Amino acid sequence: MTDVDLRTSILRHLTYSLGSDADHATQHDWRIALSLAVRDRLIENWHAASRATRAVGAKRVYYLSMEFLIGRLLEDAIVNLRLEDEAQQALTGLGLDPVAVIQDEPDAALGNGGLGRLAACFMESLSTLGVPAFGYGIRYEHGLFRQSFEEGRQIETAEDWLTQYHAWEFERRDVRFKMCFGGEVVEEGGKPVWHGQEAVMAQAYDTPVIGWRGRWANTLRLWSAQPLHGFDLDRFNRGEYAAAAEPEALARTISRVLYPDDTTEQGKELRLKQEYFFTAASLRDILRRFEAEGGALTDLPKRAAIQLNDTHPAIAGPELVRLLHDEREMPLDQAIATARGCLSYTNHTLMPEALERWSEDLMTSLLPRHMQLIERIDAAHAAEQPSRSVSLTGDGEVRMGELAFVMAHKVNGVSALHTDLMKKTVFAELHRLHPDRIVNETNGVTPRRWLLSANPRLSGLITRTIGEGWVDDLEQLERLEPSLTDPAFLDAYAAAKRANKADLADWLAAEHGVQVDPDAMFDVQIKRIHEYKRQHLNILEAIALWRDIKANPQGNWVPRVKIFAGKAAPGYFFAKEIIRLINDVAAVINSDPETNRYLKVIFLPNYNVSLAERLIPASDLSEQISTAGKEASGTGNMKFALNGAPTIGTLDGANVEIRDRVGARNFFLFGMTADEVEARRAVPEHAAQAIAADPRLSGALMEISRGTFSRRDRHRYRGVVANLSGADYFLVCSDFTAYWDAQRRADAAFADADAWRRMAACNTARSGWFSSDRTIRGYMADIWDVVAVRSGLDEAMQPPG
Ligand code: CR1
Repeated sequence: MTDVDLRTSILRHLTYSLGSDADHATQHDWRIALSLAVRDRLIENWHAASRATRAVGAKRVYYLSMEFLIGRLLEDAIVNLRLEDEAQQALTGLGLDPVAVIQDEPDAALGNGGLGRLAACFMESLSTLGVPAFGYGIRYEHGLFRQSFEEGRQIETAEDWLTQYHAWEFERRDVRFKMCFGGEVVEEGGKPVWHGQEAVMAQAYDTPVIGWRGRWANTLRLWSAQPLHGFDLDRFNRGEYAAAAEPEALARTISRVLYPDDTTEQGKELRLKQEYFFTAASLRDILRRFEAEGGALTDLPKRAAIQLNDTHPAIAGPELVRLLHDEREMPLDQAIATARGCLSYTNHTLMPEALERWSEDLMTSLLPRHMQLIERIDAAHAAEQPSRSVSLTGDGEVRMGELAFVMAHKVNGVSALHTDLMKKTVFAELHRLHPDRIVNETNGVTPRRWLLSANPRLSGLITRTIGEGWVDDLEQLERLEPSLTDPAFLDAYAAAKRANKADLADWLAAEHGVQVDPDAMFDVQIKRIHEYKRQHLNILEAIALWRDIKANPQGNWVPRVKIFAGKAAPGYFFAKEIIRLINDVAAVINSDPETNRYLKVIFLPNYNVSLAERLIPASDLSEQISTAGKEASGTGNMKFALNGAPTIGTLDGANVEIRDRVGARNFFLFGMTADEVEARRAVPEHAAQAIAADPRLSGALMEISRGTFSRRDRHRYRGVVANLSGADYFLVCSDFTAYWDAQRRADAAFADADAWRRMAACNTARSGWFSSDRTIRGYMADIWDVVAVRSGLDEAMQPPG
């Protein structure tokens, strides 16, 4: 199918794959036909990649993750296969609008936020670098919920991406495993044997992930839960329709929904089942492949690097030990050592509520053999420690972070600060026992999606200035350095940003009915809504600014548009209050004729990857204002910097490294450091003190208290105000004054258009280190001990297209 031009291929797929007629085809039909035509162009290289891997017996990376926030796939494939021009011509030639066709694709929202998006960037980089890899996860029927607002409040509805034909996946009917839960462990022939009580099938679905220039493609293998047995016809014939359908419904529950929460455990039993389901299916698949290729089991670590993305797949430790020891008769100590040789673990948060703990009772009833093995692993580990201070269980719970740590040969944090804090806080004892185990791998983002494809104006300018090499090697952006003093380059840079902002302004008017001035500063905070991320600090500043403008409407104000987007976990009441408050404040401020030339506040619903791609290239200021010590890394912060939006931020997560690279002058730093935060929290009445010391802060809080933003319901935000003026755990009040001052520094800088565009361009030129290619190279060298296979084999592979 790759022997014909794209237009012919689209028309053939429209006719023969969809059975549709060009005269009646809908946008959806055209989009699927285009997707299939593009997909044809990558299949041969996908197969060649796995042949090349097998031919050299290469070690593979297996990335186990509950989440892969991949977003739309069509544009990624078009860009990486370099089919932009051909696709554009084919579509316009067929009388279609290329943008509309591409945007017809629903986002695959198989993740909550940073952790899931990181996994997606990693998959793309692994393919770009030609590293043999599989991503393993769950094929959720419903991705992250869809968010809308009703009177400012978040409303959640089911996301249903799979109700549309999904052109990118292949069902592998030959790759199915039976997964068991519950039951008991009995002695048989002197060996413990687990007899599960409940069973479901894990069915594999594969999606190719194509790298830059289409030279290599890896596989994202997602598991779907299916019933073991077909439909119960007997019961159906007896008229028991619901009962006949029950086993199927129950089995499917496991892959039904993505838990809409990235920091707290919930839906306990089902969640643990999901974790075991996909982890165990993946391990079985890995062992099947290893055994088919031949080799001594103790050599497994030479062929398989298994990365645990957070603790969600931490059951991989005991499960791999079980597969090696119980099912393949490897001695226990050797099984533990072999498993550890394969496994490594990435920690993504220090928030105590997010470090998973499962009750021993639940673990025993759902996974009885694993509970026994966890105790054996714990005992083996205790024997190594003189003081026996670390235990995998305690208070009736199994500690999954500790389990993942003990079963991994390397454990990594996701930014320098975060890794340092891991060593000093949550894993202090384990770090003391295993001082070489913790390493840092600062996060990164794929430049193909987040610059080349999301921001064609800026990437075109970069390519015209320094050539195209930056797409493979983002650190080449440094070569823009001499242009940072070239007025012609800076003009073009500013023009690209201005055009992106004008596009966004048009879209905001058309889709959301809000008018904004493209020359105002676009100040953007987009991420999950969480107290530690402090969207409420941002909105308090907006209220204070509004009051200042009203007090002096003739002042020399720098016009601002504050844009928010993000979802709150449905059960996280306070986060939902923050959303409502922002919407309520927006309603009042935006309709104030005295101030709305200077200040607008917009909360865009249903934040997802595609909305991020639209907003980031059009942003001026990046809000990264978490309480220091709480944001493990951040990756949005990197996308903004790369696209020329300087950061206003605290010394938290990867902000620290961004500031080091872009330069202190090109970053609006404010707030307490992680150490100062701890000290400040110990000061009694810290919030009350901060409020008393800053009339702007007390004024903003008073404005909320007196019901300005909740006219019919004066006490609506009593809880928010009480929280902020009381415990204020995330130190919003104590950082307010510094934040206000930093915002005014940003205003002054923005008012000097020449200085601002230079600052923006510096951010782009100096952010090359934040490529996920660099991060993956770090994992390859420090953790996985794998090499790329691409080199030398390119010739044997099909040229793209
Ligand atoms: C962190 O909060 C980090 C991503 C990816 C998130 C964020 O700071 O950039 O992981 N953690 O490493 C998370 O989702 C469950 O924890």
